[in-house]
Amino acid sequence: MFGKVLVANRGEIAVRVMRALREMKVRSVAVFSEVDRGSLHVRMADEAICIGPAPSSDSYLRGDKILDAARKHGAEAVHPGYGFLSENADFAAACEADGIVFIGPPSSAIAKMGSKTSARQLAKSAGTPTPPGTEHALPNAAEALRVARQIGFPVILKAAAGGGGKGMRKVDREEDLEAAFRDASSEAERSFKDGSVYIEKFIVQPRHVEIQVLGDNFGHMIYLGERECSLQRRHQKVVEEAPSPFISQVPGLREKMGAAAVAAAQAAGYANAGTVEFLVDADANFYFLEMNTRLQVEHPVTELITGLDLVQWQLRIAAGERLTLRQEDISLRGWAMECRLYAEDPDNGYMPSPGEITALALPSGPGIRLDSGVYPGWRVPFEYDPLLIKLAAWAGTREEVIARLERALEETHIGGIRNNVEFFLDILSDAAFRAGALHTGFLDEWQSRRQRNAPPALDVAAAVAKLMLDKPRRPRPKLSLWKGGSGWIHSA
Ligand code: MV4
Repeated sequence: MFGKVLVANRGEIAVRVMRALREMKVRSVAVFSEVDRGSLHVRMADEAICIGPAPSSDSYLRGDKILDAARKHGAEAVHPGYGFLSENADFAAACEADGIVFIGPPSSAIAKMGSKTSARQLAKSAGTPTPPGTEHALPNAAEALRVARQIGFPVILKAAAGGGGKGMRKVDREEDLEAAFRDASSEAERSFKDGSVYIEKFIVQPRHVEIQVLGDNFGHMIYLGERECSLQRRHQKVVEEAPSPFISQVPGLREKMGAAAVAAAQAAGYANAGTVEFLVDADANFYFLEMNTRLQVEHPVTELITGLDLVQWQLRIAAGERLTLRQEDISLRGWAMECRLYAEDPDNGYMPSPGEITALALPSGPGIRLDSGVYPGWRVPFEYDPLLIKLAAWAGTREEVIARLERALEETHIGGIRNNVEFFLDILSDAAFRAGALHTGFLDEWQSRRQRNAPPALDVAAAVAKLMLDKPRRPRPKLSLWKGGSGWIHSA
């Protein structure tokens, strides 16, 4: 095992990696920007070094400064976390060239999966189902139209260098294709300096289901079940769970998707932890979308149902150890669900809400897991993604885990900044959500349903009067413990 590892990230994920390092008796080196001097990940590290000003292009994205820091502190390996340099094949290659271990897949596998057309070719060659379409960039709109007629509308144009929804256009009708091709291509050019666009048949109302894979450098790879990530807003996940309610209902589907995910990853020469994303339609057909060549934000739900520590396995595999788990050693137990608590205002367009956390009450008790990067008195900087805390719960069944997560959200109070704690209580109380009827358009539909149901101002007084006369619909109304007291009546 390594003696010292540099963590090239910040916030909750840097803290998560340092916890694994501490348990494995490996020393940790934090890197931080000028605005992160007092951040939790710096306090938790054994050593720390400033790598530049607040903008991430001057600090957390500077591979040269991070490698200098690793050499200076004698770190043998770098853990990139997620985001920042985690899927940068050039950075992984620079680590390899410097003799510093990149804790992740080989740079060649990152590059192969980074190109979405190359990833499609690999998946197809491995026998993993992909949506009908092209495995090469389209030369022009005329060729796009020819293929679209062949596979049938609706279609979707995607940036070859993309991912995460940028440079993507759904097209329903022939007459819209030319303009969509131009838009997708110019957006791709602006975002990725590569205007290449390919085409796929559009899968209608799909679920987003991803398979966690784990492989060593000796050719052995297993899958650790799936995560259901259909609840997204603008391609940002909001709630994740494992297992998927849909996959759990279809006999043999998990095993089929698991084998397909492993085959696609192995075709790229993949090792370490990775995630293969699929779209799943209502008839249980599944299609390869892309592969995420990093540890993901939502990895805790997989850890909760498998009992494995993914970060510890990443470290062991990167250090050259064998993956001693066989597929038949993996069993999924119970249900896990995670909410991403953000410093943002759901009532104001999800605007980020940086500032000082003046008070903080966090849940605990049975089945609760917190991955936090914050503490009271700390100031949330505006320069980075405002993810504060991942709140995850585990229980025996889906129904029980929802109740546990509701209870935990009610115990939570984050003072001084806007946050989305109450927004999650609203989602978790939705009947369709509770029924597990999820798909990638769910949150948009939910949002417009909520707006339609908002009563006109004049009716509010009448509605309040009616509520006061009616028996409460729920035996115990959901209420933050930190607002309006506990419900006990105190004598004066
Ligand atoms: C699709 C699709 C339907 N059909 N591809 C969105 C982000 C990128 N990773 C892929 N995306 C999609 N690709 C085909 N052939 C629908 C989406 C999509 C989506 C996928 C997963 C989660 C949320 C989504 C929201 C809108 C569209």
